[in-house]
Amino acid sequence: MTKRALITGITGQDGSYLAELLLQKGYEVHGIKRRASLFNTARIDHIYQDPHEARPNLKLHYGDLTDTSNLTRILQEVRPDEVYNLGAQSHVAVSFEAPEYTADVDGTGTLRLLEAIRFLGMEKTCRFYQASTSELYGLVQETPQRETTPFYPRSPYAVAKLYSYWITVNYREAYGMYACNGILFNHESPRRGETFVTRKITRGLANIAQGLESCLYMGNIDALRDWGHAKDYVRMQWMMLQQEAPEDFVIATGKQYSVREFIIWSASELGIELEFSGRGVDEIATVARVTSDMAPAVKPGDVIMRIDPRYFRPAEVETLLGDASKAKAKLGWEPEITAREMCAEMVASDLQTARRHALLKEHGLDVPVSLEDG
Ligand code: NDP
Ligand code: GDR
Repeated sequence: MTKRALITGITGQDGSYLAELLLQKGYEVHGIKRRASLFNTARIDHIYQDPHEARPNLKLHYGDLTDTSNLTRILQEVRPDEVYNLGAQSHVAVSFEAPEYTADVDGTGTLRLLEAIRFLGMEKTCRFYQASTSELYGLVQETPQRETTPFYPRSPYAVAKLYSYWITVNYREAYGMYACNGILFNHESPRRGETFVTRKITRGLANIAQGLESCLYMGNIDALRDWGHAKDYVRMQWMMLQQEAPEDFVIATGKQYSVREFIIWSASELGIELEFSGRGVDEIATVARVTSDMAPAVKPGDVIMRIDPRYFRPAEVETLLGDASKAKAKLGWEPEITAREMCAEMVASDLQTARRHALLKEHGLDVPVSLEDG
């Protein structure tokens, strides 16, 4: 029997990698996409199949986590064996600007899905994965963070995700549902949204290298994160739903780096050596040496990073470091891609795009570089 999966957030970073993985495993994959005024399926266009084909294995449904009747109808129509709830307003800084919307989508949205599964009598047949987050640890109470570490959320995003974490546990305990939380630490890839810090850095520096931008404006570059690769992490999302009994797992690499280090790595991938000087909001990064032809627009003495306090958050999560021993022991999961390798892949991908844009510009076909703010 072909297994059927429903993915909310299929157009996002994780949704796209998970859809690829499930298709490879022979699943029939259904995804919920939001109606937007422009196409928003760039991350899954390469696996999308013409809906006019006889039996496409990937089907998209219009929907939204804020719309109960829509979610119920899709679940009733698809009757999935597995639901992966990846949909969310996932930007921590944005959640301070849109806290109520974030609570609705990231908190109540999870309840809507769980309740629809129960209402349709699917609570014993449909397995449920909740995209929980290391942001739950916020102001950390223990290092490294593991499944038993107390939570202390520090943003409307994290508080909404805290609700989702507990409502998932509650439906498991109250109704015997196979429902689990993956407590995932930051994971990135070339498909990462442009306003998350890693992609902002790799894209920004690639643009600077090609003369499309002049300076990267950053927030708290002392923040420490445990960065993994999204491909490694979606593998674990699937594994969590294949066990005999549902359990929650921390997924992390166990290694921690600062945002500043990520800037240094990314610049070095482009053959740019940086010198940091100044403190606090006056800190800058100046080009010390250029050792390759990948950055023709950059020369020694250029200031290519400054601090802009607008990117500071009202409450910051300064440090996160995960302990994934439980996942390793019980599921045999290990991350395969290091943060440094991931950084190299992201820079290479953004450099390719920047080169294309620079070439078009050289020939008078100016491509506006959207200066994403975040
Ligand atoms: P993305 O921001 O890349 O993707 C989020 C997805 O959710 C997109 O498909 C988006 O649609 C969709 N979405 C947003 N709002 C709604 C809504 N109202 N109704 C339905 N769908 C909606 O996130 P990631 O792929 O990086 O993350 C996946 C999940 O994992 C998220 O829940 C995130 O909070 C969580 N998480 C992520 C981590 C990470 O480091 N990446 C770590 C821990 C948890 P659209 O494309 O239209 O915007
Ligand atoms: P995070 O990711 O908040 O950890 O949430 P993000 O990449 O946005 O920030 C990481 C750290 O970098 C600092 N930072 C900046 N961040 C952004 N976006 N822009 C900047 O200019 C900048 N300068 C410094 C931040 O302050 C922060 O400390 C991500 C999301 O994917 C969540 O959905 C997910 O739950 C968590 O990871 C785990």
